[in-house]
Amino acid sequence: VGKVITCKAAVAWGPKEQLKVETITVDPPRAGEVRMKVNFTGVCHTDAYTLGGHDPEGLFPVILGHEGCGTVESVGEGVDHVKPGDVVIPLYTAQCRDCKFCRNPKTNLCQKVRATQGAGKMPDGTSRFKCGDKELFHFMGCSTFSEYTVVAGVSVCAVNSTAPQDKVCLLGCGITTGYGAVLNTAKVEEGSTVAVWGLGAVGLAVVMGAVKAKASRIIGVDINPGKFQVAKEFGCTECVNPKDFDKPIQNVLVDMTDGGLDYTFECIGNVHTMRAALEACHKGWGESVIIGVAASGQEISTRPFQLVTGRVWKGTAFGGYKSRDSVPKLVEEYLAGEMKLDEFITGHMPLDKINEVWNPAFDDMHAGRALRTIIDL
Ligand code: NAD
Ligand code: DAO
Ligand code: ZN
Ligand code: ZN
Repeated sequence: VGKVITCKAAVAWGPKEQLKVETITVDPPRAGEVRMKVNFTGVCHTDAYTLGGHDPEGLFPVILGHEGCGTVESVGEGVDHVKPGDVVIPLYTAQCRDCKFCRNPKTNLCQKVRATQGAGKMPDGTSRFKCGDKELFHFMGCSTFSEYTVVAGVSVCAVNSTAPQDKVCLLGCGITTGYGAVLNTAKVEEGSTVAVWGLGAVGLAVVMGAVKAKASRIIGVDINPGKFQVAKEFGCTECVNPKDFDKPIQNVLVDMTDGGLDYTFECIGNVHTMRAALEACHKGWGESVIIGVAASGQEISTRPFQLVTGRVWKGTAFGGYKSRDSVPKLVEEYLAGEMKLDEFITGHMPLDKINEVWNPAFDDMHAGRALRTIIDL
């Protein structure tokens, strides 16, 4: 405790620039904080979105990454729920157990560190990262593209120490999000019909949740038919490509399902597919859940009669899971063989090759089937 650590990190110096692996310094954790060695991290859409300059609130220079796993190096004063050596997952959705959101069982959106996290800072308003004498911003309270990071105590949980860290890191974002959207947000019942827009990692996690909920039909919707094979392995009973039809896909699905789906999930982040997913729901009871994050400034629309006649439009973040309560349980579920993670991993990369993950040629190498690449730190 108390020493500044010098290590490697992938720094995003500015929007649309390649990440640069730099030697940085990581200050010790202050009160209520945890410093951890990051051992593995996934790469999610939001990292690319922010690096691409599409997030108008994106701050630079920054250390991106929010789908990680590692071990606690040291803890600041007052932290007693994790200790050095614990295997931990950083959580971009905190859980303080004290704010009005944490005390409300209807939401997982703890607001305790929301403002400073959004400003790229630790809860006391300062940064723990420097490259030379230049201060770096934190990202989503996690910054896992670094060998060492500091996170708020309310934003980290210990998990089973025998868990393979190169797999369970994925529970820090995409997989948990899709799975929880089905089980917590929609609460899909046995025998229900489900359709999923977007068969990336998040959409396939929805499929996994729908299988768990014993849905009777699970229809995958994607414009890349290269995704259909893996989607069927995950449990899709059918897959459709909107490009194969000359009428809107919602009409196709309503015809296929005797009036519409019981539940639909949008896992793309496109406002047009969000509308299609809502309108493919069954009159009277169908529910559509928005998971995809649309570009800043975008707006959704439909005819209000769609809602008047009983369809329900919802959204969800981090699968509705209260993070510190839930992620350790999901790790146990994976260890018990009740949840897939390995099947989502389509590549590994060392930190100094991280830019390759965003190179279109890398996805081509997987015939457009790349799901998640794990960075080994
Ligand atoms: P991904 O890029 O791996 O998958 C997206 C899929 O959508 C691809 O298979 C692509 O072919 C398909 N697609 C694209 N345009 C389409 C269209 N018009 N019609 C049909 N299919 C289309 O992405 P991912 O990592 O699975 O993430 C999906 C979305 O979920 C992103 O928007 C991401 O930001 C969001 N997300 C939300 C949360 C949350 O908490 N709400 C958490 C994580 C990710
Ligand atoms: O306003 O309380 C809040 C924070 C909302 C965070 C929502 C995260 C949505 C998903 C992020 C994209 C995937 C990493
Ligand atoms: Zn993510
Ligand atoms: Zn809280």
